[in-house]
Amino acid sequence: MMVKPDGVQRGLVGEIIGRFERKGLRLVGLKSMVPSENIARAHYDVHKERPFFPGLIKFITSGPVVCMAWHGVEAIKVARTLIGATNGRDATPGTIRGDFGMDMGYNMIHGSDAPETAEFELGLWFPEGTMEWSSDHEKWVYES
Ligand code: D4T
Repeated sequence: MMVKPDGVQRGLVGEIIGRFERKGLRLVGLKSMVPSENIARAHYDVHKERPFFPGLIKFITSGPVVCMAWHGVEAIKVARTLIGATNGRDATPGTIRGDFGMDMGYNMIHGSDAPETAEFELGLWFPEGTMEWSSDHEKWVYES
């Protein structure tokens, strides 16, 4: 997942990380950077023919983002539920975009949408790999 430049500018990094932590996901990677045009283009390659692509690349490279890798059972599905619909105006209250967003482009956070895209995006943003660690409190997050 990635907090986009609007989320960083609005001071929502702690709020967003806190939501994933409190849900029970385990943080296995965290870094901040101003994305290069190359990494932004690679990340959004699937949208390269779309009319909004140039604006999207300009936005994502405009300032710091916070890249996160989270681990958990069905983590992708769980994270996308917490994130909410792409356009904040359509997103359900209680979701990140539903609580803080009013826009389609400025939607504060990106979440991988499938295991294959997660694998690709982890390789792109965390080429050094992610952390292996176990959380003591997870025995109270999952019954078995
Ligand atoms: P990301 O990929 O950023 O987590 O968002 P979503 O998975 O919810 O949405 P997406 O891939 O369809 O769109 C990627 C990114 O492009 C912006 N966007 C999208 C935009 O500016 N105009 C548009 O019409 C669409 C469809 C918002 C998110």
